[in-house]
Amino acid sequence: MLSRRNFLTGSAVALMGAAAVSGRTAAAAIPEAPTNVSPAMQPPIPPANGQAYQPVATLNGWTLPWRMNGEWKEFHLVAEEVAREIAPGMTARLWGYNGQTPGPTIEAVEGDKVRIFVTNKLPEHTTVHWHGMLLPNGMDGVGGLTQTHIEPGKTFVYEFLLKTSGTFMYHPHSDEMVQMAMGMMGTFVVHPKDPHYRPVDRDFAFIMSSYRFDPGTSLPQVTEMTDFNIWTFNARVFPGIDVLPVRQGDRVRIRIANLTMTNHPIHLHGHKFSVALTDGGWVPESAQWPDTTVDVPVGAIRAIEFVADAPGDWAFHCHKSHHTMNAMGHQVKNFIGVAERDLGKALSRAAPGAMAMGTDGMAMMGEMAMPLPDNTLPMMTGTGQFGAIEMGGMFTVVKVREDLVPGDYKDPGPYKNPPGTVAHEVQADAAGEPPRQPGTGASSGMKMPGMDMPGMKPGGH
Ligand SMILES: [Cu+2]
Repeated sequence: MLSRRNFLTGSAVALMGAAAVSGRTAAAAIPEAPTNVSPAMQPPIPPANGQAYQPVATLNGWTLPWRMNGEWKEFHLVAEEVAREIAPGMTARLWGYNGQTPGPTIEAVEGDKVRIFVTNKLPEHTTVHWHGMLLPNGMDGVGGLTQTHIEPGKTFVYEFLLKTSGTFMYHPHSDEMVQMAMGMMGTFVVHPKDPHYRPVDRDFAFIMSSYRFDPGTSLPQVTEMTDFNIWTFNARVFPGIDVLPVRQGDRVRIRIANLTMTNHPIHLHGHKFSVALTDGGWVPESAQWPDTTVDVPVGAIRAIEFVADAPGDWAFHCHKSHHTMNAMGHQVKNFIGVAERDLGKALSRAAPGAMAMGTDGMAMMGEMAMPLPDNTLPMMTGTGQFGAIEMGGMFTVVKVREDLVPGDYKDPGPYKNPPGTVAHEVQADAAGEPPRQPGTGASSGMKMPGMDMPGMKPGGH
């Protein structure tokens, strides 16, 4: 157990090593490393001094406090084991920074000189790579290539000038398959020097990460390549993900980073947006186009911007529908349309006492209270004002309201739809018969005229 005194002594020893990189830090004491263990979004930190900017709100995350030391903005990251609540009912044992995964968001301004101390409290060595940043080669954080690895117990310092504004990430380049699969990552936001450049009223950020947990376990399988079952925004799944409250008419930016092993088409309902920023920089307005889904590739960042002109509760989610599910068996057979009594008979032979389900789809799983192992999550869950939402994973809600106060990120509750503007049941005879193309429909077996292909055997009906 390190006391604070031992910690500072240890730091001083590490600094002697750091002096080889830069003599400038040798005299500087290391700043405190703040810790946050709450999965609730901590209020964004407005700039205390220097240039004004709209601070970033990190979904289920927080911003790393810093201190000024002369002309340097100083931060302190501690790589360590963390316990992360993925959603109420499931807590994972992961690795992260300063008590959390993802680590705290680092926020600064273009032109700032940053000095970032990294203390390694992991059981193995690590490094920090500053993804997307233009910096001196020796600050790039690739263990073995650009620096020696940071051994357990050691503190290294990174120093560089923030040459460009934008959205970046930090993560290890040291046993990185294990360390990223264990949750080591964070967002790094650099605001433009000119406060009038692309200003927004609300600015959100999160990183997507994925995990494979065997049901009931709390450690992810770090060697998994494809078969993940927990898909997260900032290491949280629906209904544990913060909503995004915005005021009607606000210009909104959402910075979306991807450190999973697959792409995510992120879709926003009720609005159109443009990609304003990637990890390579700002997209010129002349090169933007309207869109409602943005595909975020692996190891990339897309920041979307839009005017929140439509009040309501708008779904915001990955459009791969398997990614809006929580831990589910991937070997489940499709029984839709199978007569339940036949299925029941077959099942009672194979597994006496088991229940046949899925013959009408799986929607009932959103409401069923099935027995689950400890520390796992139902596949789909969460309720809205109209019933079960039947989602999990990468799903949350952009809540556009007329009357939000700037800086208020509390969930404003369900949207009060104006009377007469919600889809509702009507009597079937009032709706009349739906039009149907002649020769189609259930009775024709979906056979379309002219569909017989040369070389294909006629069907055996
Ligand atoms: Cu996805």
